[in-house]
Amino acid sequence: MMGRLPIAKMLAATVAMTVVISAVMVPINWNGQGASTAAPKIDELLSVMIVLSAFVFSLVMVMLFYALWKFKAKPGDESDGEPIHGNTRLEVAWTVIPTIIVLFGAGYSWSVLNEIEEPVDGALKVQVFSQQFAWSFGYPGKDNAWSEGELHVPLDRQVHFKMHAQDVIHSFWVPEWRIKKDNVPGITTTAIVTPDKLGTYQLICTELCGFGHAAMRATVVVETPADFRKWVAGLKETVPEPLMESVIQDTETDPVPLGAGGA
Ligand SMILES: [Cu+2]
Repeated sequence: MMGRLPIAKMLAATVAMTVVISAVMVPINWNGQGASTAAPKIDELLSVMIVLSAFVFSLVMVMLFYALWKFKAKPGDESDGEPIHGNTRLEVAWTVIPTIIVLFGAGYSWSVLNEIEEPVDGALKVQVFSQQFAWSFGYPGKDNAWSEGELHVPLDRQVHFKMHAQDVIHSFWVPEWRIKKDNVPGITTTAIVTPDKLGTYQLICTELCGFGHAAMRATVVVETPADFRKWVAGLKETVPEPLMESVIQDTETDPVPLGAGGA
């Protein structure tokens, strides 16, 4: 029979390895500059997930290398291993612990998504039209002003993007906003963002949608409300008929905010 596993030592090694990996990985600015109220929350979520992953990785590595070292066959030992039936306590532990970790991750992500997608009154509604391989935008008001390839939004005001794919699935992604949302033909999807930094960013299609996918980008300008109003007032074109048609025809499948009693 083998002796008691040095559980305390293995746990200490696991914690030490978790600390080292986290100390290296967490300070790295994985997502780049943030420019929306969601950014710090998403970045924090990522840091927590990195620590959790580092813990699981360390635990597996410590046990693996312990087993490799401790149970290595002696030279010339051709005998079979001991017939071991199992270990109920161990099996319960390796089921319960990962379950708790995964449930914690799910609950935490849920609450962050719920928080960043909480709609507020007075939000600006912008229609987003995606097609191979271009973006265009419709602004509210009696004229339905239309902008091709350039999205402007005011600073510090929540924007509800109502997305309408015209052909295949595209995906709306402004890295600085930390928001990524699929545009699906036939349905309306919604992204909720509150930009909180002035500047010029890029909207990137992040769903492989055909030959021109890599070039499917648009300029995003976050400006003061006054500049924004001026810009919209200066738009010459109105949303073309077929695009307007898709707004009417797409089913409203807005993901109702979690916890708002929808679904
Ligand atoms: Cu696309």
